[in-house]
Amino acid sequence: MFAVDRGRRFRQCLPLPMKTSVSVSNDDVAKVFDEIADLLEIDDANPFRVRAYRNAARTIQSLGRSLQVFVDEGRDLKSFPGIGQDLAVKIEEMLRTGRVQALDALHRKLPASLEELLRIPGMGPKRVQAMYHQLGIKNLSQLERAARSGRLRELPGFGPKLQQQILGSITAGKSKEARWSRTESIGSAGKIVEFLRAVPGVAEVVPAGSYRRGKESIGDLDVLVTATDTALVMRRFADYEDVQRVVSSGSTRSTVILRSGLQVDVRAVDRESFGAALHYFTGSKSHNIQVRRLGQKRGLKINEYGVFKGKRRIAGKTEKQVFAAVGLPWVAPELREGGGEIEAARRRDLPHLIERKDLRGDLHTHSRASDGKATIKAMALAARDLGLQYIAVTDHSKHLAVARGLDEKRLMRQLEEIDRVNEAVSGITVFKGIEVDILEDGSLDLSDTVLARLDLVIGAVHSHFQLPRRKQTERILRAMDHGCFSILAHPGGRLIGRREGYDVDMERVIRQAADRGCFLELNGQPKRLDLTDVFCRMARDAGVLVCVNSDAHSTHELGNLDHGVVQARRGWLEKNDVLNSRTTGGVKRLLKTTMHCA
Ligand code: DGT
Ligand code: CA
Ligand code: CA
Repeated sequence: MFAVDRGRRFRQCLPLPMKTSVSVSNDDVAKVFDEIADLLEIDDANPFRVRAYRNAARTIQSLGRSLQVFVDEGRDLKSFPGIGQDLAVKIEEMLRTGRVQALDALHRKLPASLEELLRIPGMGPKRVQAMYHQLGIKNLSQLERAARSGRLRELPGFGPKLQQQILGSITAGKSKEARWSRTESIGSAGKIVEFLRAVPGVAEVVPAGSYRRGKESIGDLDVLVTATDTALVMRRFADYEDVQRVVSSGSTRSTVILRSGLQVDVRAVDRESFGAALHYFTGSKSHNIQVRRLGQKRGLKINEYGVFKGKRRIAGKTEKQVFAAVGLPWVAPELREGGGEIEAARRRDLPHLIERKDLRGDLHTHSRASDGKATIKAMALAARDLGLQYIAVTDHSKHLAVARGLDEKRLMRQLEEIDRVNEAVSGITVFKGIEVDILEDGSLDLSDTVLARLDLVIGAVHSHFQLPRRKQTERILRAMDHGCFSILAHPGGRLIGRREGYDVDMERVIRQAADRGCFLELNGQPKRLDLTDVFCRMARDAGVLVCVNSDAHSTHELGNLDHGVVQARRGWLEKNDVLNSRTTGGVKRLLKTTMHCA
């Protein structure tokens, strides 16, 4: 799916409107670096240079605070992992001027239309590079023609299947509107809230819509404000520094497009209507319709201004009041998709959704031994700082050579290192794990004797994504049948905006997990968020415990747990449905039941 429109990132690098002061977020810098990496790759640049930009982008995205603040404090940017002299200078250039000349130069060198090719799922910079240099394909219509005529197959690695897939995506993409990744919008939302809070007379500022419901992608951002002078709010907002274009602006609502391309709707209501408006603009539409219908049965009219009996407003100041008016308890926004939450609320059977503080550990992290950035000890200390009681080190296995996956010998050495860390560090337990590749035939990439020495085994598909459904499903089921198999990593295999998941019968996988007593991961990486909300709920119904993991490749990325929890809540998960809400002892016992291959 085109869920997240990668192409959009390019637009934000067009010359910025002249502003007296440029405000550049970490995301802006990361996007520019990612874009440079993409374009360098298309331009056939040195792979190390490409990698350096990508690594820097990940580091920047995962910083807890804004780069500008670090610079203002005089912090040396080179102290961050993956940021050398050259990139530090570029970051400063970007913070100062809002742009990077190196990117402008690439824009001048390469046709702009190449960027739309990158948006097609399955089409990374490498493939665009091959098409461009070998077949001279520069834009979508040329690509479509080449795919239809079979010319694409002249390129190595472009089989008939890929050709079909490309055609399918081009056709589907034409009719689909682009959406934004929620996690990428968190920064923008936070900044807007802060800006609006500072306007005189403003009381509440809350992002509503799909953003508040925690959807992984949003069409636009809806922000609700209560204020004494709503017209002032709208006037000020039109001058907000990130605004590129004002689409419409009135005294109680305005719509703007930010420089990033994200659309923002701001609405202002008076305090008496706040709850009703918050409920209305949080949606979803289908949820709202059901609530309104319940109201109608009681002779009530419900809209964004309140709950009315005839002309009299009987509720509306808080959301709780609105729900109470139709005989319901408050329903968490993540559940408001019209998928049974109203019925559950009527039965007083709503789930007590998991919260971030319920997570006691993280069972999927990487260290420097494979493709992580930090030592095991640094990861353990950072996790302890976050209040976690345990983490598992689960580096890649040897089949994943690009990530310097561990062979048996290196893994055995790592186990000794983990023993030493556990000796040296108190207050946190480090479990011994591996993210082992599930090979094409469903066998695991490491020998049983070594796997048996571990506390847990996470199995992951990192290859052969194109297997037909039956084969892919059998492959995964077979892996789960292995005597040492604890958790299936990122079960669907999608990379949001880049690659659809592989074709697999997830219901079978969930049943298998129930039968085998193993677990499914909800991977919290923003680009994965996998299991999806729908499958979380299915896993819960099947009695399968879900493990919300960060898959952190650096200490900062332990923060991915936050994203995982939002998705888990959308999947109706309670604390007890989540493996890593258990105590260290409890989780250890449960993991042990999955490990009997020796
Ligand atoms: P999005 O932006 O596509 O990710 O999804 P939403 O849910 O944020 O939708 P949006 O931005 O069009 O509208 C925000 C909320 O406003 C929506 O969730 C429910 C409410 N809303 C908008 N239009 C209507 C409508 O025609 N009827 C009802 N009942 N509610 C509406
Ligand atoms: Ca919206
Ligand atoms: Ca909207």
